[in-house]
Amino acid sequence: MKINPLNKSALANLCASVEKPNYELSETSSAIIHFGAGNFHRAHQAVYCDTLLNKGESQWGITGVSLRSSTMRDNLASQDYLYTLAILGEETRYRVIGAIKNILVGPETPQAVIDKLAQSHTELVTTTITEKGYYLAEGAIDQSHPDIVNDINSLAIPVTVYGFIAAALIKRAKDSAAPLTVLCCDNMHAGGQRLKDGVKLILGVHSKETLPWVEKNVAFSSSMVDRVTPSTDQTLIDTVAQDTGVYDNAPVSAEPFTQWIIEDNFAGQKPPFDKAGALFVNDIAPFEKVKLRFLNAGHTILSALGYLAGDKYIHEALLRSPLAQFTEQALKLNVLPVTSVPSDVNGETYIDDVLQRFRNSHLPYGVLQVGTDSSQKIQQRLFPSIDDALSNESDCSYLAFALAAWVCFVQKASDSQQLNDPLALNFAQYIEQGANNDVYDFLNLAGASKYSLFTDNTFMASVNEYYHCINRVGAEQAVSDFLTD
Ligand code: CS2
Repeated sequence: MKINPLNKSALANLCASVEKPNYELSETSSAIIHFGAGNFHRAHQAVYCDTLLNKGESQWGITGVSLRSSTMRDNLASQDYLYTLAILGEETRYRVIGAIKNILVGPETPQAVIDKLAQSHTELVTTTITEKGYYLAEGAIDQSHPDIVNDINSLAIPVTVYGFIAAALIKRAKDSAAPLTVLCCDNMHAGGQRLKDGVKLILGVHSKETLPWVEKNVAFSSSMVDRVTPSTDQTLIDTVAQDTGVYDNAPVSAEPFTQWIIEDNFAGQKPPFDKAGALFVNDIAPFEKVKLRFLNAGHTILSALGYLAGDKYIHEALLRSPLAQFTEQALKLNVLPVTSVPSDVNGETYIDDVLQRFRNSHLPYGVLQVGTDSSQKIQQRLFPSIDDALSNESDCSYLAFALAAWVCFVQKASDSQQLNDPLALNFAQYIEQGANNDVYDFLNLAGASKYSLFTDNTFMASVNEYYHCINRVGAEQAVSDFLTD
């Protein structure tokens, strides 16, 4: 049987069980510009927008921006930017999403990105550019990074999200354009503030006179985003084609669970995301904290231990009972006592639910996907809880063990050429110089020196001890020994 490629005209060929846009694609517009139109965005925010479009809110389509590669644009352009979301749980559901109207590639057409951002019709700018897209070094913007240096020197061809937004705001201010909201949708504490700092830094160099307009007309907000979304492989592509009757070269899979909690801080028009299941709150910080310290930290711990134990996927690591027990106890015994949770959230239940979601074997999620950029991730997922525990004199032995496991992960992944991290070269150099026995260097590179854990000799000595123990007896045995001690 010949399978047609997915595009507007193939919508009619989809199997009846596949949900599809109930709106005319040509009748929607994009008041949202999104930086980082990757899988997470396509399985999360774009789905909320698609729901709004289905409800007749026709302006909340999306223009995506890729800051680096053209791959997603190339894949989606040939299919009218339509793609299939495969929701994989006890049962499988398919939904074709039509919310993305176009994707611009920054390095190819920088001026088109700036112009689109500057249009008065643009109400909202959102980001999923991952931790490294914020160029943070020890919590502040790394002004020595070549990309930041580029945007400080000239805004003719910006490379960073800060540069693009700053260039557009200069234009918006000159044209007295409508107010704008910039909303962070990354796993990032106070992401809105970080975006504001970066944009102001660049404006301070190129156009100080724009700053007062920005202060009055631009809101920088944060949100807590949640949906486990693996990277796409050929198996998914083939399964989707078989099940839907149409060939999509860029489907995306995700778990059934989805959550989006948004800081209610908008300048100008606020998209009614609540009509699509999102929640607006005044104080976003406790929600960010819970997500980063429990869900994301749990992922990072399982990714390091699972990788060391030889697992490919997170759900496989959880089949090893010492690893499952260790992760649950690390979160319940070390993180929970020092983390205040929102009043309507029960910490223990949240942790149980998260671990249950991670057990979803219908949605294989790679330990190396979580291990990507781990040097950036641990700065938000582990260090703050450890510092809080140390200052409260509360137990953080599990987290010390988790840091030791992370160092072992970095070494093993680096040796196996599987380390995908902005600091991969630096780590490889350390390892080559024979610094293998020193957890200090690895943690220092990952920005630990900004935290008090780094100068707590007892804590660091225990990290070192666990590190040697893991190297001596292997990760799973070391975890078992830890749990029985
Ligand atoms: C994960 C997250 O890959 C990772 O580092 O911890 O992407 C996680 O799956 C999402 O934040 C879930 O919402």
